[in-house]
Amino acid sequence: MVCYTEGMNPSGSHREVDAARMATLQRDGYVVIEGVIDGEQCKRIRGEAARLLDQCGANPFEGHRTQRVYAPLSKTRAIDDLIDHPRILALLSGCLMPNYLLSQAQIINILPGEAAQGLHHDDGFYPVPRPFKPVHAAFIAAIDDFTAENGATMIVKGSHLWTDRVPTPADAVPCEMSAGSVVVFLGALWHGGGENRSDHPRLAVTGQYCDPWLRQQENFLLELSREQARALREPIRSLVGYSIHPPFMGMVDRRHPGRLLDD
Ligand SMILES: O=C(O)CCC(=O)C(=O)O
Repeated sequence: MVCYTEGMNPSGSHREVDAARMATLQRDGYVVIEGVIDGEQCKRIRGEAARLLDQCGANPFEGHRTQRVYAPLSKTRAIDDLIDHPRILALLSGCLMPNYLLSQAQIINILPGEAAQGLHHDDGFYPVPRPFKPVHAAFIAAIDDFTAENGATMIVKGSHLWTDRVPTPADAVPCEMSAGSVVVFLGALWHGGGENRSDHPRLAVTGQYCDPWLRQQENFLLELSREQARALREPIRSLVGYSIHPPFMGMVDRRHPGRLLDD
């Protein structure tokens, strides 16, 4: 697997990659990092989620008993500490190309009674052969404890290396972790939201990232007003697309897109 251990992330400030975590990510396709955010940060996200979460999904993939906040970066600053968390970015810098981008962010609340989501891999819409060097990676942060009963993300260990095999639900195991922990996984890993058999919702935040030569799923530059983009800190501003993949991918009228925010 290609590994960019010397890679620059958009801020240029997180070159150190945790070798043990990176090895686990490459071997299993995922790695759990405990205690990435603390109880206060989880509480703040819960409060913002309560304000923003509304209707349930319109199809089985979104989940008929799952609420989602789309475009959360245009609605709250409460998840910023996850989107650019140094421990997450360190892993991303080790497997994606320098100047990688945020592809999508969501807050996901799986309500009691929700069925298991279909297993899928997030890079499925990029027409590259399987297996391929990672072009996409993601995190899911547990804002509530993730348990086998309440819909912990189901993960098929090692499936990022599969070619054309399709998993059955029996291949997947729940990624149980305590609130504040994060699972980072490669885009080729089969996974899905779990069935919620408990009587409590299961709240999560997810961020998906892609190589800088790929189209992002979310059109952040249209979602965020200039004012909102100006208010974003680095590296989030670069991650959403106010950045260049040299020599000139991302340019605006020959200039760096960040210059638009200076005008
Ligand atoms: O919420 C989860 O645990 C996983 C959700 C997911 O993979 C998705 O919606 O694409």
